[in-house]
Amino acid sequence: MTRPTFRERVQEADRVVVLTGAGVSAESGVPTFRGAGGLWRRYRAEDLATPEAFARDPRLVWEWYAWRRELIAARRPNAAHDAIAALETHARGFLLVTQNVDGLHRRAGSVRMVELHGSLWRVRCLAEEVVTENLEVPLPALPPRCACGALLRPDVVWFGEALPTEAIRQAFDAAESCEVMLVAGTSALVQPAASLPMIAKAHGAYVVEVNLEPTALSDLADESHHGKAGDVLPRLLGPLAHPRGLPPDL
Ligand code: BJW
Repeated sequence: MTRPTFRERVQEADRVVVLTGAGVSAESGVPTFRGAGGLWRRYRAEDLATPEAFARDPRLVWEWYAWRRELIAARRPNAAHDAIAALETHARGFLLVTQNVDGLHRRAGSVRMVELHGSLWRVRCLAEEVVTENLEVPLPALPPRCACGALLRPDVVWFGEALPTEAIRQAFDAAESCEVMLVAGTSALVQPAASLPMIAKAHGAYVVEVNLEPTALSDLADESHHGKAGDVLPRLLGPLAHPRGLPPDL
């Protein structure tokens, strides 16, 4: 008996989960964190992506985030974002779990998604804890302040901080109950996101990885496809990489 293909597994599954990382946005021109050209090659994470760094120098941290917001605002979702948004329209139960804070999945049309590490496009008041959307580019003053006078911070998850409770609950529930998990463009080094494929596998899911290179996850995955997500995902998903109802040549 022949084994079902990945596409057949997705079509037959009641629950599909996609986990993405910075590599999915690389072809949009957004730098990844690790590896050649990665942000952590140029900047130290502990100077920019920790609560201690923000407490020490909020202006420096905000300059880095303001630069990234400007860079991302000028970029577009790529074929990988589009393929994942299209896959959602075919799957019965679906959840996109992204570690990315750039908002490109949403701009590509993904709806059923959780942003595990927050969003660059939201700010949080340090005094009131109120979170608001903020799409201003460039920001008029750094560091930005709330109407109450307190500092605003980016609504992202820095090292040592807990992930948003509801997002992580949904992600763990989905990992435990999915039949297929597609993992794309993540080094699978940062916890707790990196545990999700292991949890899925332990609960019997078929795990497929797409990455430029082998990762910490490759030995565990049922299939590892090496190449650019924007090339591999449309090929792997075939007709599922096109929104339901639209012919593939549109
Ligand atoms: C392509 C491609 C193309 C390129 N196509 N592929 C041991 C065990 C458990 C935890 C820890 C531990 N030691 C330390 C920790 C804690 C820490 C952690 O995991 N550290 C590790 C580095 C060791 N984790 C935390 O601190 C987390 N919080 C936590 O644990 O809280 C506990 C707690 C509980 C209760 C109360 C209080 C606390 C928080 C982690 C937050 C991560 N934040 C960041 C920054 C977000 C904001 C911002 O963007 O500024 O999130 S760090 C950064 O890494 C960012 C990313 O989302 C995250 C993951 O990176 P990702 O997406 O995998 O990117 P890369 O660059 O690593 O990989 C890109 C991949 O793409 C590569 O593999 C390329 O090959 C590939 N690629 N182009 C396909 N075209």
